[in-house]
Amino acid sequence: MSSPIIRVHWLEQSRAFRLLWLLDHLELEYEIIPYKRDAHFRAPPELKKIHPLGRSPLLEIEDRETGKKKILAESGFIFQYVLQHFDHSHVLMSGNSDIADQINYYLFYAEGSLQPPLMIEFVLSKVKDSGIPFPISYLAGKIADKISQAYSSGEMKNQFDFVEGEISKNNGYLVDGRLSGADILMSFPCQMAFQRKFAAPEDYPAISKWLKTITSEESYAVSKGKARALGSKF
Ligand SMILES: N[C@@H](CCC(=O)N[C@@H](CS)C(=O)NCC(=O)O)C(=O)O
Repeated sequence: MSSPIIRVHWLEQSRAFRLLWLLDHLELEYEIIPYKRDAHFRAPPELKKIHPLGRSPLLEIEDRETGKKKILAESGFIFQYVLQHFDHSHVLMSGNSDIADQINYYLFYAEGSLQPPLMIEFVLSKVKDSGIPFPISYLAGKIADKISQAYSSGEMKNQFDFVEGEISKNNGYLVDGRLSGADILMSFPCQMAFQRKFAAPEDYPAISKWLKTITSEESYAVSKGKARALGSKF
């Protein structure tokens, strides 16, 4: 049976980059269908024609013989699918079921637990940065700070302390002392937290070192090159 056509519906400057990296690391051939963000940094309406939620990444799998297409959404699910169907030699998965369970755990954890407090911090930072006039801006800033203190900044610390501990225990990677799909998926929220200053790299030496190690993979440079060629700034 011939291998299917793989297409990535890729939104510039987004978490969809991880999917390029996953596919490049597995040396799979694929096409990129690029989408530009609008003036409000949102996805364009064309993405809704591919999947009703209009979010990226989306993975399209087309059977070369029948032409039948399948659209997959949700980064963690897409990663699980790609690892199950295309990583037969366990480059980024493991043949050991206990280790595979740990890798799969992070495919759910990244979007399910780590991303939500990050998203709240992001929204709160937008409230403070919204350009509304004084004194409303002052009051809005105070409310944003209160919500952050009461929930998201503490929860960010809780999550980052956990990730720091896991990387320290596992010889510099999330699972089993080597690169896996878990590291690639988890890279985005960790990079974003540092870039947006929701966490400080000096407080998390293991995460900082891990990010340097994994982003020095050849496959990372290959995917970055493709993203930049399509106009993405990161
Ligand atoms: N949990 C989803 C989130 C997808 C998502 O929100 N993607 C963002 C890109 S970072 C997006 O498409 N944003 C466009 C928008 O909000 O309009 C996943 O992991 O795939």
